[in-house]
Amino acid sequence: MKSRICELLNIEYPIFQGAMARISDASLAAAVSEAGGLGIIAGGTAPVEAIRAEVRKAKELTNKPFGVNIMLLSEFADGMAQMVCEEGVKVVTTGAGAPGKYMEMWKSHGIKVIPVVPSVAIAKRMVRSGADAVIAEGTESGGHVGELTTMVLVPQVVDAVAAEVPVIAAGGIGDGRGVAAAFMLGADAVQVGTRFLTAFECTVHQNYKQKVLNAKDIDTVVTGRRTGHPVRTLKNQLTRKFVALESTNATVQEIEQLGVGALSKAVVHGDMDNGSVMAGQIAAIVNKEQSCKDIITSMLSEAEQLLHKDWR
Ligand code: TUI
Repeated sequence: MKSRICELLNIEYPIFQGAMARISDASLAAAVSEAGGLGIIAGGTAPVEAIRAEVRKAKELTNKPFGVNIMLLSEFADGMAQMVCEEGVKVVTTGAGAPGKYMEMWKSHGIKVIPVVPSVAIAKRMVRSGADAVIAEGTESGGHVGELTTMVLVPQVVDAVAAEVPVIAAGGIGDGRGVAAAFMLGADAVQVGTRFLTAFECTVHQNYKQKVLNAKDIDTVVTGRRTGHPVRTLKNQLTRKFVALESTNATVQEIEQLGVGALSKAVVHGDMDNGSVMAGQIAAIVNKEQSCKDIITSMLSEAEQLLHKDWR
């Protein structure tokens, strides 16, 4: 039995690799797409030409479809929106905002548009503005998060929009049990981020991988609620500073200053004390390094057993 998302996107398996800013590059995305899922290159806050180069690399590494995520808070979002059209990208996911103003341009280039949504109201609005599917992302996720859990958000988004478009569940899904649970909630596919952090093809610093491998259930924390940009990361010296500063009457600028450059400290330099180590709550069950192919195969075969389904 094939998921309708597989037909929509011309992929083999209903697994998306979550776009992780600064981390999800051509190497990771192409490996996931080659393995039959949907690899996604993260635009994050990077300049347009850096991401164009990753798109071109991915095209050399795979002939299968892959996506680009456009983080709408980025100052380069407009240029990124244009670039995906120029490069013939097949799928665009969006995060941290509403992509309405780009919808017509993307549609006219045959791009499938799949926004991440943190609530039912936003899901409905995205579908009205032309989204081809939505990713319902629970607060278990790493990075910029909403309030609702995956367990609560997914069935409500399914009730609201699944008659019109497929729904992809994200947040807290790291093995076959999570995949099966998402399908039981009515999802058509899953998006997985944290589990791919420790993939062989993931180019993040080894210290970052090790911190994910060592993580326990309560090792993530959300900071930035006061600034309006809540972000889930693994606890460290930096998050302790954030928590301390947020409990004072420090200004939003002072708090945000602490985060400047912190993601690249972690991702590129492996600074696990002062870096922002974004990861989801499911990090605790990620305990080995594997190829993307093995991750996808093992998640799907576990889920298939639980669901008595056969995707292959
Ligand atoms: O976007 C994410 N996760 C991210 S983005 C990121 S990089 C970053 N850089 C600087 C500041 C903040 C983040 C790290 N992780 N997930 C998707 C997501 N989208 N979560 C929540 C939303 C969202 C929120 C509001 C989507 C739509 C939305 O709509 C608002 C509106 O205007 O309708």
